[in-house]
Amino acid sequence: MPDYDAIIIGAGMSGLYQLYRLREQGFRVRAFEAATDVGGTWYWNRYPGARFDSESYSYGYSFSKQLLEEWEWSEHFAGQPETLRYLNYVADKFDLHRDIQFRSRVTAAVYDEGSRSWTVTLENGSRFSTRFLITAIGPLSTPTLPRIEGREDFKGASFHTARWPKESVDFTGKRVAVIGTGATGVQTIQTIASQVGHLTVFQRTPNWCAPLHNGKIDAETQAKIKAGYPEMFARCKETFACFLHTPDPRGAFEVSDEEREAFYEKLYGERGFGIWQGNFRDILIDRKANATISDFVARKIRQRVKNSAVAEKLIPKNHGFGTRRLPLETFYYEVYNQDNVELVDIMETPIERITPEGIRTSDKDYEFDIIIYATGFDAITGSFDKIDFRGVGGARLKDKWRQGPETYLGIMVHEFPNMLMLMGPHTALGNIPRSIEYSVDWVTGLIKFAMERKLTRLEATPEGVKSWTDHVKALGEGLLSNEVNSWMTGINSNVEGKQTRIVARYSGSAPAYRARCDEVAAKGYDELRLG
Ligand code: NA7
Repeated sequence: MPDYDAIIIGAGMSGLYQLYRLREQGFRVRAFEAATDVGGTWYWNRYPGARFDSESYSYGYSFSKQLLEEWEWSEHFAGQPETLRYLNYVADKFDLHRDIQFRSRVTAAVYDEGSRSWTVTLENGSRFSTRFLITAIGPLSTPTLPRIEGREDFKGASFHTARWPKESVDFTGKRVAVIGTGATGVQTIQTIASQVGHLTVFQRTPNWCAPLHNGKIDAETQAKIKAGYPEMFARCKETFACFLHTPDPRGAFEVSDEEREAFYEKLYGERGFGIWQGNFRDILIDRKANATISDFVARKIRQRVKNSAVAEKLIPKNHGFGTRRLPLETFYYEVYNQDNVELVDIMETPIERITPEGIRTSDKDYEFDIIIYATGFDAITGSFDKIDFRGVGGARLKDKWRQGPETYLGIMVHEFPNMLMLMGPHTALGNIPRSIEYSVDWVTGLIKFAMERKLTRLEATPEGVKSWTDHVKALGEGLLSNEVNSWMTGINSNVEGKQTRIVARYSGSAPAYRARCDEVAAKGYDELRLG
């Protein structure tokens, strides 16, 4: 008999909820977590200005009425410290810490056909066996540093945003460089610009950004939010990607030019992802429709940035609005009006190396006290690649996915029996806790089904995997985002072998995803090989 019924890798948002649900069923469960405490993304990403881009109240867990009543978000989009406090509150409330082993990075997981169990190896060499192995390792949890010569030589302090120190960093009077202008870079830049002596931003690809419009939640709004939770979560269940916002049924050219402009103006003035997720239904599939919103946002950037040459550098020219993950900002563009801020376009003047004093581009030597790498993650499959997963007959997951992931419902993999993935490739992501709650409940249902019937082996069939993988690929066809390099298409210039676009994400609607998974469960999981 294996040591555990289930081992969960990771104690972030998915791992915590999965632990809660399985323990509730009376199963023997253990979670292993590399960090010193719970929180996952919100544990690691302590960089200045880290915060939600989805409304806090739509992001928290919905499974416990009591928790919803007790917890009060202070802002529409809470900052990282508050979110981490929230996750600790959840872990304490449901007494989760006792079944989580911290400082325990999983390095390998090997399936044994004889015992129909997995053996998980930790960095310190200790091993534990389990019937079911659940990966809760997050789609954005393996940070990557640029492959720039001389990185180790820099004499000042340097940090990757996702490995930010716990103690605060003093920027007063410091010469600071930020490399990277994705969602993380944008939040960092707009936050530290007022603290630093001088800030130099090294931008490779500009991103389209839109205002966050954050604000404190007053008592009256707080009461409304709490009273409205059931309706709000019901809405999130119906929307395309589980956000409060969902595409407008109209096409961009089904309205007059004036109406379109007024609609964009309204969206630009509203909180959150509305301008991305609640825009005309065709802006992310039709180039001409997309050009209308791209032109609108470009005009906004030109209005907000005083120096027209700088404004032009900040306007993306090679991809349309919303075709990469949209960073939401708070006076980001105005930062470039400050005298102490400089934007360096490294497509024009590439970085040649990091020097002991700073950064050398093709035309200049810059000196810095601090270099911040906001250079992103080896996304979606990156965290899987870091663990040596071995399935039937020693098959390596990394080899199997060399040309891109192949999954069944984004949850299972052929030849990897009893392994269940939360928020892995090919699953619906969107407003992620909403997807997490669904997937955890589905996985819990499957394990319960197996335990009740004394089934010890659950495996996706090759046909099931092919059919789901083909479906996910077909869903991605015609999406402008799939024609663009980004973490969403599996591109990472800093990781060998990740220069070719893949379909790593499920891009259909979340309700359709859930309907398909529900159907599988309702039919007694008969699409799986059960034994
Ligand atoms: P992103 O969105 O992947 O952004 C990384 C940024 O770093 C992006 O601007 C990259 O430019 C830049 N980058 C990466 N490597 C280099 C090198 N070698 N040289 C120069 N610039 C580089 O990561 P984030 O952390 O901002 O956000 C990830 C997600 O987390 C976000 O979408 C949210 O969902 C939360 P590039 O665009 O590749 O030219």
